[in-house]
Amino acid sequence: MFRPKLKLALATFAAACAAAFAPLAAAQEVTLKVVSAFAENTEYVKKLEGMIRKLNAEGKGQLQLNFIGGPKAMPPFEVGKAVQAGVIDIGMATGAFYTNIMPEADALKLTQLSMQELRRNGAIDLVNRIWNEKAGLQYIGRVIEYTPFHLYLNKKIDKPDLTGLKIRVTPVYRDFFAAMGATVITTPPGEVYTALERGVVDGYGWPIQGIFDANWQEKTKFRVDPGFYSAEVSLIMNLGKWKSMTQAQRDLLMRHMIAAEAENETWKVLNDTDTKRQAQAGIQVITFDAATSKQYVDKAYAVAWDSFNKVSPQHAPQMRKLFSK
Ligand code: 173
Repeated sequence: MFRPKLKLALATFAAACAAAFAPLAAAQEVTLKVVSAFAENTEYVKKLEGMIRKLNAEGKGQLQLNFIGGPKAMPPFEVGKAVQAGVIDIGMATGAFYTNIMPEADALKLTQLSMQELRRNGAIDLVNRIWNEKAGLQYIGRVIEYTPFHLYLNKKIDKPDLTGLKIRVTPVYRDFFAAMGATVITTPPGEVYTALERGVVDGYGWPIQGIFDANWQEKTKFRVDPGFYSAEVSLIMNLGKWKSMTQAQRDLLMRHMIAAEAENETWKVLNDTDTKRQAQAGIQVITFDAATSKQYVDKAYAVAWDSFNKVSPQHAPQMRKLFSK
């Protein structure tokens, strides 16, 4: 007796479901344009390409990433602005390269916790609130971790005093090296070799890994240990584009990003390899006594947080709390 009614109810329910899910089923494949601020032969780009390959295989009909290129396609210090303006959808850059949009960008170098921890403790939610609000950017995730920066020199020093030395920097190192007396000169990575060759600079800042990518070992005599901060290269996305994607497309992108982050420990291996390679290339290590080394690293953090407190009194204290051990 009640069966026809049940049938009707089921049919109505099915029709309602079909209507509800129709927009999802009809969602168009979205292709995102990706540009890197770092050169094509770097480990950063290799890592990015690996992630893109996996994502594109799974994302057919849904989401595709199209890697346009590196600094030959776009000057590194323009990448943040291009993502903000929606000229490209995703940029792989370091925060230091888009302080021209928001000074807070460079604070990601000061994280002392893993990305897993930073996602758990709310740090990345905070980052996204700031990045959304101040720059119209969605912070997607981090391509490099566990990798300190170093000072590389062609003149010997025996204490952390850079008076009289000209050092190539980006915002990453600017305040720290200047606080040690250096004359600082900002250049993108692509100009470091020539600056060293011509003697325009006596040294430069760079992570422990990567100086071989553009043959800087040919023009480098010393590396100062210890390293400081944590090199940061991340994917940032145009916020409007992020919001225009379906939840399923966003989930797919984030799943692949978080899987890539879970593999960031491989940086430790790459860093060991490059440390050995630097020794083989004849790069000598300058070290200080234990107390001076500690002062050097403490000063790096103190100088950086001081300047973030000045340029971003609203956000720096909370970032410091969530980024630090
Ligand atoms: O160009 C740089 O020295 C720089 O700021 C940087 C940041 C992260 C990774 C590599 C380089």
